[in-house]
Formats: sequence, structure tokens, C-alpha cells
Amino acid sequence: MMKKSWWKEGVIYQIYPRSFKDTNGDGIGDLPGIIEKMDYLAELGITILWLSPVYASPNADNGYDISDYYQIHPDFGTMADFERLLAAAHKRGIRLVMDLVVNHTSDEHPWFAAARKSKDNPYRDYYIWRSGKHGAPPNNWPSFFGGDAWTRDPVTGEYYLHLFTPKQPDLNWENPRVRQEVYRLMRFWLDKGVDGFRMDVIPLISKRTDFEDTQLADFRDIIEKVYANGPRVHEFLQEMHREVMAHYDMTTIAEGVGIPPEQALDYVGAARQEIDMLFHFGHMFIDHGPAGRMDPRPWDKSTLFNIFLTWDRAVGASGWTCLYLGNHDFPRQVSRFGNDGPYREAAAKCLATLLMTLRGTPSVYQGDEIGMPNTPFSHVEEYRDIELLNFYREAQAAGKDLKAFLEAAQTQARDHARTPFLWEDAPQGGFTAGTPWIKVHPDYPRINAASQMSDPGSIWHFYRRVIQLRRQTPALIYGALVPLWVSEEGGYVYERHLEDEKFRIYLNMGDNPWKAAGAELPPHNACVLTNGGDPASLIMQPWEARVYTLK
Ligand code: ISL
Ligand code: CA
Repeated sequence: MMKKSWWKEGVIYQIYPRSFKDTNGDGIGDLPGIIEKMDYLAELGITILWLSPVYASPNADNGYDISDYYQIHPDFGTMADFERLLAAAHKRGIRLVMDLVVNHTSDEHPWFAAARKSKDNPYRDYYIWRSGKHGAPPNNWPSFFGGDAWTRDPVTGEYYLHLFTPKQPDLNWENPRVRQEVYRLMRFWLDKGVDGFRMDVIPLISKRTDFEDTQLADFRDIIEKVYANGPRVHEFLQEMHREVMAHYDMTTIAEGVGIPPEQALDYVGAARQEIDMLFHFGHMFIDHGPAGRMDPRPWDKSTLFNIFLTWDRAVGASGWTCLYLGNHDFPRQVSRFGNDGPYREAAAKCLATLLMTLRGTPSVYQGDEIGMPNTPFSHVEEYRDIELLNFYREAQAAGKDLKAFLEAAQTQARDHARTPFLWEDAPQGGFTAGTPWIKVHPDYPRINAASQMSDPGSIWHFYRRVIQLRRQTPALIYGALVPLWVSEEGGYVYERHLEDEKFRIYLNMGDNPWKAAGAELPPHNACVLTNGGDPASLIMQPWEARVYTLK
């Protein structure tokens, strides 16, 4: 029998604080806004809240560039607000998980400000410096967000490594002082009472220090084979576990970018004493071509299911994954994996059923519980994300077709996930009384939380039901995943087995009806959840979802 834990039984909800709820009219979501909505979250039934970064930051990458790990960004409020937020969550039985961004800091962090001053500054070795080769960077590594992964600093003439923007210099984990700084800041937040961390790009912390040129062309290969899973990553994580995790009732979630399934247990195998669970990336890169997200390629629905199956098998009985279909880095799940046209409601519910009936801890991204779709952006000026804006400038400089670029952005950009939560049919969707920092989805009169909460047939109420079902059903949490039938068009039939408790799930993840094979449909009164179809019929309507209990 698999070991039980609160973090396996929980349901995560991710908040992107800038876009959740603004209370002071500056157009930026804030901590008082999250406190105001704590009852909303409790009513939805989630049990673990993950906050994207709320620390001091110049916001080159919206808080994923931290200039002080011990301060709350004034845009979001004060430390007192944070403490009230934590208390408000705990009072309702909700645990709080912070974002831990320690592969890199901001270039405005005092460590980097000191490090760049001279080669012999005591902080120099907090970062990674190399001399260039004949006036060029030390190697050909590309950054995640376009351009080189190295920038020459004029003061000393040396280059520093930044796998993301030049405003995000990578920390040097080889330096034991850096590691102690990280453990110290983790303890600071844990001592305040937070319940764990989602660890940003944690597989990237140990570098391949030969710094040879890469010959790989596909960016996903570069991530996996050059940037992630470096030689000392497990040593560092085990040390972190000994120094920090072992001393608290907490959880850790790796942002598992670059981890291949074969290496999953090296990170999350219980005996390894490293990390509890990971967000894997197979399905997040499913439509990325060799040049990444702006190079989309086709994919099919059986591949999607098989990615989940592969990871389920990869972690087996001793490891654990997190399940997610979207976050702040990817377009809206209903637009990407579902249907945001005529079947939006059914598709949002069907995706929720998939998320809550696989093995792993589900993570709901803010707004998915009301089926928020991608936002129609019409001009490049409407985008805010540094990644998209960099890629746009690169396309422009290369003389590429900018109209085609913006068309691709309409399905691929990260900003789709970052437009404000739609609370009600009111100006700016009720997000702010001021001018929002990013465009509000214009469909708020039709798609908003208030109207869905008063409609028992809504996506919101369906989420609430399926979250309850998940939380109350040991077989849906711990049960083995048994696939029965999967088609390219999106017919999924699978079961979850825990001793003699068994459930069968039928999903139609597509726009056309299909006929369930065989006559062995469970009796209609064994159906414990549907999104509107006829549980006695063998015909599965577009985006229909059903869960049956088997006797
Ligand atoms: O969005 C991506 C690139 O197209 C992802 O590969 C993403 O960069 C990767 O998952 C790492 O994401 C995390 O670290 C980044 C930050 O921008 C993301 O928001 C964060 O989730 C750098 O800190
Ligand atoms: Ca605000």
C-alpha cells in the first residue's frame, strides 16, 4: 500500500497574484484581494494554495526575478498582509505553498550588485562568470527567452550566465554559501508557517561546468540534456532536504522542466529524500516544435493521454506527480486542450474530470474553474510578457512575417493565462476599479464567477463537485490507473482500482460523438458524475464526461 500524505490527498489552486483581485484600484492584484476571496476558495473546495512570487522584484519577468527574498513586493501589500493571508488560509484548512525561485535572482538583488563590482568581490562567486571567446560569449547556449544565455558585464569585461533574461543572473550552486542562503530563506518562510514550496526550474540549479558548445538544435533537448539534471543536482537537493525539509511538516513540488520520465524517481522517489512531487512537462511541450512555443506543431489526443500514462508508470508506487493542464506559462487549458467555441462549457468540465481522476495531486489554475478561454489580443502593444516581446523583436529583426507571428501568439502566448480573473459582469470583470495592468478578457458579461456561482449547472459548480468527489474517494487518489481504451480523436476509457473499490471513467475529449465499445457499460445508476449526457447511452456526446463506480 502506498504511503499516505496530506499533499497526495489535496487539491492545489494556483494564484497569479497580479491578476487575481485588486483592492486599491492600482490595477494590480494584491494580497488583500486574495484574503477577500479566501471564502471563495474554501467554497470551491481546494486545500492547497500556491502563490506565484510575491517578493520584492523589478518585475522583468513578473516576480520570477527576485531582488529581496525577505520582503513582500509593495504592489502586493505588506508583510502584515501576508501574515493575515496565511492565517486566513489556515483558518479554513487551506495550506499555503510559496514559489521558490532560486535558480537565479534579479540583477537588482544586492548580491549581484556587489558581485559585478569586481572580480574579487566577496559576492562574485555567488554567480557564474567566464571570460568571452574572441569577443563572443563563452559558448553558444541560448536563453529560454531569446538571445544568448550570457551577457558581458562592462565593469570587468566578463560574461555572466542567465538561462532566462539578462535581468535574471543564474546563481552559482557550487558555492556552499549560496546554498546556505537558500536554506536560510526557506526557513524564514517556513518559520512563518508556510506549508511548502513550488520550486521554480529546480532541475536547472546544477550546471555542466565544462560550458562546451551544444550541438543540439531542438530547444527541448537543450533543456533536458544541457540545462537540466546537472551533475550535482541530486546532491544539492538531498542536502536541502537534510538541512530544511526534514525539519518541517511541509511539501515540495518541483517544476520538473527538463526531467525525462526515466529520471522521475531520482527526484521524487520517496527513498531519495529529495522532493515530494513534480510537475512534468510532456503535455506542456506537446505542441512545441524545435524552436519552442512560437513554432507550433500538430498533436493528437492519444499522445496526450499516453503522456499521463507514461508519467504514472514512471513514478510508480514510490513517487508522485502533480497533474495540471495549464499554469501562468501556458495558454488557457480550455482553448489549448479543449474547445473554446460551442463546446466550451462541456470541454471545461471534461478537462476537470480528467484532472481529478488521474493519479497525482491536481492543480487548478485560477480562472479554469469558470472556463476562462484565451484572450483576443489584437496588437503587439497589448502583450506584457517579456518572452513574447523578445520573440517578437527577434522575428522583426529577422524580417519574419509579423502577422503570422501574432496569429501564432493568439494560441501560444503566456499572457493568455495572465489576464485578470473575471469576477462579475462589471467594468474590468470586477477585477479592479482602476486601469488593469493587462487587458481584461472582453467576454466578462458572459463568463464570470458570480453568474456561475448562482447557476447549479455551471462549470464552477461542476468543479466544486468533482473536487469533492476526488477528495472523498481514496480510489481516485491512491488507486492504480488502468487504461482500457484510448483513441486519437479523444475517446478515453480508464479505471482506478484500490483493492475492491473501482471506478471507470469515460471521456470524449473531442468535438464528435463516439460510441463506447462493447455493451458492458456499467448500470446508469452507478454513474456518480456526468457533465450532462445520458449515462445509459453508449453514445458519448462531444466533450462528455462520466464517472461510474463499479461493484
Ligand atoms: O514558458 C516557458 C518557456 O516558453 C517555459 O519553458 C518556462 O520558461 C519554464 O517552464 C520555466 O518557468 C518558470 O521559470 C521562468 C519563469 O518565467 C516562469 O514564469 C516560471 O514558471 C523563469 O523564472
Ligand atoms: Ca492593487
